[in-house]
Amino acid sequence: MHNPLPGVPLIESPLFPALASSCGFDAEEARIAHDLHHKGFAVFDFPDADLDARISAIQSRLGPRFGVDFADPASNKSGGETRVQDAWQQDADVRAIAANPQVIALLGKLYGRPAFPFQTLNFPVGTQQHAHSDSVHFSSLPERFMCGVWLAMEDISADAGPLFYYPGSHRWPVVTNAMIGRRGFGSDLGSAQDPFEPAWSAMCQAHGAEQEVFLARKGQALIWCANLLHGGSVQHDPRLTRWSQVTHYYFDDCIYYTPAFSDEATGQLQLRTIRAISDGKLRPNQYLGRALPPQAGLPKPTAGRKRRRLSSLVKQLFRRTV
Ligand SMILES: O=C(O)CCC(=O)C(=O)O
Ligand SMILES: [Fe+2]
Repeated sequence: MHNPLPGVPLIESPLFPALASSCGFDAEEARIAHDLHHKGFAVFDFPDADLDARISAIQSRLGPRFGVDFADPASNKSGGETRVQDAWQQDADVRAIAANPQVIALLGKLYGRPAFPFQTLNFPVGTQQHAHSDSVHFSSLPERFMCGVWLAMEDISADAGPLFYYPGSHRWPVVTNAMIGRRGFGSDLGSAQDPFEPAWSAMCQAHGAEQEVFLARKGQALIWCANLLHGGSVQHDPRLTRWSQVTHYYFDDCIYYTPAFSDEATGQLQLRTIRAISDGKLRPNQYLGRALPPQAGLPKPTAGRKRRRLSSLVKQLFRRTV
């Protein structure tokens, strides 16, 4: 297959309709690819024969960390901690879900380059999070080589604050600091997505976009594209749980960075140090096959000197490759 746009994920490519037939997809892969291209998300059954046992083990190990009484059906489940980030570091079952080889292989085929998981989030209840694109939290250069896989660890009811999304919103431009007129590099924010929310809401309104919710069955999973607007619906019944795991994936040969704290136009990028959950190895920031000078251990750019050093490294890279 000749692809003249290798710097665009296959399923996001404007050439997808022409390329899809030569990707070697089986019928199920072709359906998933089609859904991702057109809607920005795709639902599939999570391919793990041990999934039920893993889910029970995760619930019993992580449960006590949330500070709520899961045993009592009448208790309020939404009053405690609502997430554990990167439980994969201690929990072999969280890690096994994140590093599921079939999912990794599927994502590699859909995106046209090897995928690897880099972050997990485990939720016992709904997040009730504003609609957002994950692209402000973690993105890549070239853009859109990132996706989330959301796994239902129980049947999810409408009153439990299900995941929602705006089908088709992945096709909109990735909203950057430049677009909303703010400088990101070195800025301080309680939540990285706050400054972007008015723009996302306005785009939804302008397009008359309609929210869809995912009333998932236990064991169903949903892939979302990097720029799909999604969030957590209001939890109408505080007694309900909404156990789920989100794994975020990146793809090889990219620069990995946090756009909310970056200004791409001036080459000031808040780079990320990324470790693949699947093999525990660092994935260096690289661009078109060439690694950036090592960034490991670099603290957040509070001091001007560090900021200058980082931006000069990024400028060097761009001088060589663009
Ligand atoms: O599960 C949810 O409600 C949303 C989670 C989410 O936005 C994320 O993990 O990126
Ligand atoms: Fe998200």
